[in-house]
This record gives sequence, C-alpha cells and structure tokens, in this order.
Amino acid sequence: MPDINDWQAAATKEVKGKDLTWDTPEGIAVKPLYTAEDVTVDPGLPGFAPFTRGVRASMYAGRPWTIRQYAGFSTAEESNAFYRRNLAAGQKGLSVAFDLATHRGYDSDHPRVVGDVGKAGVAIDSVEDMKILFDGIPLDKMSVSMTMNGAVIPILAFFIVAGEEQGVDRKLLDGTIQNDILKEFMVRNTYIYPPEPSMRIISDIFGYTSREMPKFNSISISGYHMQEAGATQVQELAFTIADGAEYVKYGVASGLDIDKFAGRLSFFFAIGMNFFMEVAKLRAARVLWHRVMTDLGAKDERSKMLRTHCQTSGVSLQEQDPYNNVIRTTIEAMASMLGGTQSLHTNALDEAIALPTDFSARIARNTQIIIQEETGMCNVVDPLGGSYYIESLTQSLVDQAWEIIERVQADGGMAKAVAAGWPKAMIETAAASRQARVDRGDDVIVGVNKYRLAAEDAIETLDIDNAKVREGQIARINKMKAERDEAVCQAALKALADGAAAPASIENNLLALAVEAARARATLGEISSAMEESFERYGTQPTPVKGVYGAPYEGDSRWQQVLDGVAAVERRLGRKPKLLVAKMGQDGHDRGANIIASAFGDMGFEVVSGPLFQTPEETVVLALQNEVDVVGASSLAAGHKTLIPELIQQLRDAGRSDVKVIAGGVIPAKDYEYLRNAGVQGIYGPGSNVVECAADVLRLLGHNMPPAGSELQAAE
Ligand code: MLC
Ligand code: 5AD
Repeated sequence: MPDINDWQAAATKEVKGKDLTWDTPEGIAVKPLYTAEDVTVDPGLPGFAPFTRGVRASMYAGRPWTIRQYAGFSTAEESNAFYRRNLAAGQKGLSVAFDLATHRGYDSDHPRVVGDVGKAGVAIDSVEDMKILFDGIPLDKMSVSMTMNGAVIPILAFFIVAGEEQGVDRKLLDGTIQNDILKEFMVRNTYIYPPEPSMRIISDIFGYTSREMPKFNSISISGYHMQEAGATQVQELAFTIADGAEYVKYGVASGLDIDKFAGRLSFFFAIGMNFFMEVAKLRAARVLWHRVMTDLGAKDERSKMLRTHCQTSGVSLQEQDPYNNVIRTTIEAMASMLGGTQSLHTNALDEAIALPTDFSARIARNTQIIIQEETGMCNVVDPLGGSYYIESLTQSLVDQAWEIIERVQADGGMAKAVAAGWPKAMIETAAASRQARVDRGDDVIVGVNKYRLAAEDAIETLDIDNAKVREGQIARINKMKAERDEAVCQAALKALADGAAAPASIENNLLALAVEAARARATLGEISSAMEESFERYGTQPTPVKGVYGAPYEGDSRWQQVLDGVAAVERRLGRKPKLLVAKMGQDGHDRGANIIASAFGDMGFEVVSGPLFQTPEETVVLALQNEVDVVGASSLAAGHKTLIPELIQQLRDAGRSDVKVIAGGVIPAKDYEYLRNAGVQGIYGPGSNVVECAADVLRLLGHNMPPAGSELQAAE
C-alpha cells in the first residue's frame, strides 16, 4: 500500500519540485491533497449539535431551501406585479429591496433624495405603499424578508399594519427583517442614528417580536455586505458571528430571556467564487454560533442553531462579457446549497450594470430551480460531508475566525470594535489588496483581465423613470396627509418622540409606538424624524487605508510611469494634484470610493475623501474649499444621471468649469454619452484598472502620459 510519503515523492517528481501549496487571501495554506489524517474533528450528524452538517436532519431531502429572490424597484405597484410574476414562475419566498431614500428615513418628497427615489429599490413612504406592495399576497402564507436596517422601525410598523389590514394576526406573520445595524457602520452605511440608540432599536424589536410575532425572524445578521466590501471569508465569518454575539448580549441586557428570542435570530452570508471555502464557511459558521451561544448561556438547542440565507456574490460579477455571470452564479449557488443554506438569492447576469430585467431575473431564478428539480442534488443530506478537504477546511475556518472573535471579545465586543474602527480597516485592507491583485492580473477574472473581448455587445437593461416615480409618490403622500386625522397622527408621533427620549422599557417600546403612528398614517419620514429628535442623525468621515494597494506594485514599470507623471504635474502646479472622491445621494456603497482614494493616495495624489450622502451643492463647496483639480464621483445606486450633471452645472455656475469631473461605479454604457454631454471627462465602470484610471487623470491634467504597454516596449 502506498502511503503519504510515496504520494509526496510522486507528486514532487511530476511537478519537478514546485511548491503546490495555495496561500488563500485569508491566510490559509491549502495543500494539494487531503487525507483522513487531516480530519481532526468528527462532524457528527445533520440536525444535531453543533449542526456542522446542517440544521435539519432531513435537510433538502425533506424540504429544499427557499428560492428567495431579492427585488424591488420603482413603485409599490410595479414591484408587486414583479413579485407576482416571479412567484407564478417558481420563486418560493419574497425579499424586498427598498430604495435608498426609504433606507435612510426620508420620504420621497425630501430634497436630499431627488436622485434616489425608486432607483435601487421600491419607494415606500407609508402603510398605504406597503399595502399595495403586498396586494394579493397573503402575509400569513408567504414568508417575506425585508432588507431594512436604518428605517427599520417605520418599515416593520408598516408591515405589521399592512398585515393587520389584510386581516392577518401578527402572530402569523412569517418572515425576516434584516435589522443588523453593526455591519452598516462597518460596510453598508444605511444607518440613520448613532450606534447607541441604534442598538436600543434592535433590542426593542427583539422584545416586541418575541412577545408578538413568534414566527418572525427578528434579525438577519449579515456578513454578505462585508464580503461585498472586500472582506476575506474568515473576516466575514468572524465579524458576523461576533455581531450576533453582541446583539444577544444587548437583548439579554434589555431584560429578555436568551431562549425566548435567540431561536428567531437568523444569518446572511455572501457566497463567492472560492467554491470549497464557501461550503466550509457555512459549516464553520454553524459550529461557531453553537459555541458562542453555549458560552452565552443558551439552553435551548434551537437558540444555538444557525439558520441562514445566502446570496451569490455581486462583486464577483462583471460588466464585461456578462453571460459569464450565469456560470459564476451557478457555481456560487451550488456552494450555497452544498454548505446547507436555508434560503438563497441568485444574482442576475446584469448585476454589474443595472437592476434585473424580467429576462435576467428569470435566468437567475431558474439557476436554483434547475439545481432543485433537474439534478438530484437535494436527495442526499450534506453530500460533501466527510470529504477530507471540506472537513479540514471547516476546521481551519473555525480556528482562524475564532482568533478574530477572541480579539473582538478582548476589545469588549463588536460595538466597541466597530467604534474603534479596526474591523472596517481590516476589510478595507483586504479590499485594496484584492484590487491590486486583479489590476496586476495575479487574480484572474475571465473577460476582464484575461481573455477580454475586443468588442462587447450591448445587453438590454432596466431603466427607471425616477422623476415620474417621485411625482407619483409625492402625490400619494399629499393625499394621505390630507385625508388622515391630523390630531391622532400627531399625538402618535409625539408619543413616539417621547418614547425615544425616555429610557427603553416595555411601555416605551419604539416598535409598539410606531405601529400606532403607522396606523394613524404617519409617514416613514415623520416616524424617523420623531426618533431623530432625541437620537440625532449620524455621519462618518471615510479614512482610506494607506500603502496597501501600492505595495505589490513596487518595481513595476507602469506604476513608476504613473508616479513620474504625478511628480511632473506636481512640479508644474507647485503642489500635488488633488482629487476629491465624492459620494452623492443616499448611496452608501463605499468600497469603490475607498479603493480609489487609497490607490490614488499611494500614487502620489493628494486625496480628499468626501463624506457620504452629500448633495451636489455640498460637493461643490467641498471641492472649492479644498481647491481640488478633479472630482471623482462614485455612484453604485443609479443616481448618476441626476446627481453628476447637477454637480457639473453647479461648478459652472460657480465659474469653475476648469475643475474636471470624472465618474466611476455602476454606470451602464448606454448612459455614457448622456454623461459625456453633461461634461463628464472620464467614466470608469466595473472592471476598470485603477492604475490606468490614474493615467487618464494625468492626461486630463495636461500630462503627456504614455499609453499602457509603452513601458514594456521601452524596457525591451
Ligand atoms: C425547513 N423546514 C423543514 C425542513 N426544512 N421542515 C421539515 N423538514 C425540513 N427538512 C421548515 C422550517 O422549520 C421552517 O419552519 C420552514 O420550513 C421554513 O424553512 P426555513 O428553513 O426556516 O426557511 P425560510 O422560511 O426561507 O427562512 C430562512 C431564514 C430567514 C431563517 C434564513 O431568516 C430568511 O428567509 N432570510 C432571508 C433573508 C433575505 O432574503 N435577505 C435579503 C438580503 S439582500 P419554522 O416554523 O421552524 O420556522 C441584501 C442586499 C442589500 O441585504 O444590501 O441590499
Ligand atoms: N433588485 C434586485 N437585486 C438587488 N440588489 C440590490 N438591489 C437590488 C434590487 N433592487 C442585489 C444586488 C446587489 C446586492 C447588494 O443585492 O445583487 O449586489
């Protein structure tokens, strides 16, 4: 019988001594072969603690995961029609995407949200919109997830009252509210209030739902957005579990019995392209949660059982050659189900360009239906269980994540760690390294940095007439306000404001008070403002990491050309060239903006990182105060056609059309001409190489920057 040493000798000979170890970005050294000796922990059986192999004994053989596609756009009417079409075509659960105005607690008539209404999700201003959203969809039969974190109190209140007015007892409401604010402060940025009152809101929701809504999942503790922001799988895993532990501690501190609410905590992870790592991650998550909850004193096994939704990775999908995205999503969907998810969203092929069309949504949904109904993959529970590699990787992830969790615990928990800022910095460091690996071609992305097409065919994308949606919403708000009993509504809002100003208690439960206000037809903006009176609105200043993007470029000749270019411009201007990275509108996706800020800083530019949620006016003030040469507007949530032209107009009005404006982010090619006509001088969509963006900016600043590839010829 050959043994491992024989194998080692044979393999070494085949590859002439080359080291076959793969060092993953999370710092795991993956060997080319795993054997029984690598399996140190018995994973046990599915349905039994610590649930490594899944939370149910029968898993998908008993009931497949829920096909739950995240969607929402434009008006409640249009989104409702979309949901109904999707349910008729095989989708099993609903998942609502709200627009950014709603997320941030603004009604559609608020001046700060002109570019955002109805764009990245559906506009919901009151219970009237919520009723239309679920028209003909029985809320006691259909489970509904709502991705809401900032304006979580008014949205949940509208949902409860919409159910009530459908004749559904809230005891029967089935679904999930995301309600995960800690990760908002780290990565997603749709917070409204500062951390402390935000944590009170969460405990109030735990209290209310545990008493009143026994079938409702009170939170979806999310790692998804961390991976989207660039986190490694270990970081995603560790911070998510640590967030979960923090929520439990707050719930317990608010007087709740752990086993009364912990069974309705749920999770949400991203599933990217590192297939086996993702399978192992879900298994490791279940092990870690079981451990953490045991330590926190939970007794009921259901409190320790990690149930999760997954979404395939948006950031792994590309604008270039977009049909490749169907393949990526299929691979990721398989990792999700082999990891044992309870519910899944598969992204559409046009992810990097726009919201899904009926066509792209159909392909995305069918990806799951085909796995469930054509492959036989659901008939065996945890089919990868016992794979030497999977079991060993599961254990490595548990161990590595545990180290970070212990660091969080030593810091006093996740709320303190988030306030200290190191988890966010860790994620941004990983994001900048990844971008450098992609830009250098070390990490391959087919159709982007390898096998790129000479010409791309345009695909059809969804466009939303934002002005029309906004007009319709404003008309509905005005009508409702005219018809409501103003005194009753104002009294309910006053009670809510008083409740927010007072310490937390059952009598002052913010959700209970908001339900009264929702019933009295208070709007989302009014309910949010009532709490804002004492909570205040929160803002942060970005602090991009330094030296991470530039590090792997040391000695690179193209990099040096750009550094020389920056130095030449600096000599001419008598100061460094200056870039303002601007985030306008309510779009809080800041991975791109932070990477640009980091990378340009490493290339020698002076970078001003503008705060999130600016209006074009505020951006112009910042640009002029800082005397920047270039404003780079980052837009990922479809506000580009309104906000960027307005910015340019305001610069012109200020007599400063010499300040160059460039744009980056999720901008469909069909909008390029519109933006160029408006005066945008450079547009950088997904898949852009950051070093080449900088080369372009140098050209805009009058430097005779040689084309990419010229340094190779010069070197020859
Ligand atoms: C399940 N059941 C079984 C079974 N499997 N019964 C018998 N045998 C089996 N094998 C039962 C369960 O016990 C449960 O009942 C019921 O069936 C439903 O199953 P589930 O597994 O709980 O699934 P589901 O209802 O879909 O809930 C999944 C969840 C939930 C717990 C993860 O929280 C959820 O749906 N989350 C979705 C979150 C989401 O969509 N987020 C979108 C984010 S997008 P019972 O009675 O036990 O409950 C986003 C993007 C952005 O964030 O940034 O904007
Ligand atoms: N409809 C469908 N999918 C959406 N996503 C975000 N908003 C919507 C929407 N309105 C998905 C994308 C994105 C992730 C955060 O959620 O896949 O990357």
